[in-house]
Amino acid sequence: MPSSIPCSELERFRREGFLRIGPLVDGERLLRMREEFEERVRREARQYGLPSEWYRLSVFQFRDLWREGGSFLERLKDRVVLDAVRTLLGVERVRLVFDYLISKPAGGAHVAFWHQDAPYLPIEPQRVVSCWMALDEVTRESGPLKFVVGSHLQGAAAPVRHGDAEPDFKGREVIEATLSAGEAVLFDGLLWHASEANCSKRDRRAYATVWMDAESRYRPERAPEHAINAHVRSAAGERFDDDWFPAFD
Ligand SMILES: O=C(O)CCC(=O)C(=O)O
Repeated sequence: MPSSIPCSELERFRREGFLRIGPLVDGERLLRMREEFEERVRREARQYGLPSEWYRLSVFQFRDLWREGGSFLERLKDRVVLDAVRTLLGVERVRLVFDYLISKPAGGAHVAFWHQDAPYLPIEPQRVVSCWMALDEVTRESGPLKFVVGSHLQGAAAPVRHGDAEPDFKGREVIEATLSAGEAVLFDGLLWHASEANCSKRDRRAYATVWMDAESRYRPERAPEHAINAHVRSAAGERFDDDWFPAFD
């Protein structure tokens, strides 16, 4: 299987659970992605009859951007990302689980509590790799992703629910993924991660795609509340063979 990831980096990913790549896009493409996203914010705010600036400050996660075509659809087909994800998952074909944009505007209060992504997903095996790409520079002040290095090796914990006690990572190495706009970090779905509020004067937007083995099966009972359930047409135990979950070699 051809791979753009050197063996040493692959070893590092296995050990640490994440890997930086990129820049994946140039300045012009970044501008287009930001503009397409801002247009979506304005459109949704209009649909709900809400002031667009209020909506922009309040809503932090937007899903299924690739379905609108344009730059986000283009991102799904990026060979660098597809090859990397295939290599990291150790499979021939990968399938999109879902995409999302996390918006942390300057002055917004959104915080992501410590969690792993895979235990929230209605799939088997619960093994995914995410590609989280910075649309703006991510600094220590703007609420970077924080990872507990190597924590994916502990395996899956029960999903963290609102109000649960914070897990204790005392004595563990935690890194902050500061990135230039257009750079990305690939991370294992079992890696514990979190992010603080954006305390800078600039927006911190990021676009993420979550990938599974194309052979993975639908297991609704594992995550009956997950938003992707609304789009699955396969029966429990089958592959995700429909157009909301495109597969790539
Ligand atoms: O972008 C962030 O600040 C948090 C993202 C996150 O927790 C996730 O992608 O699972």
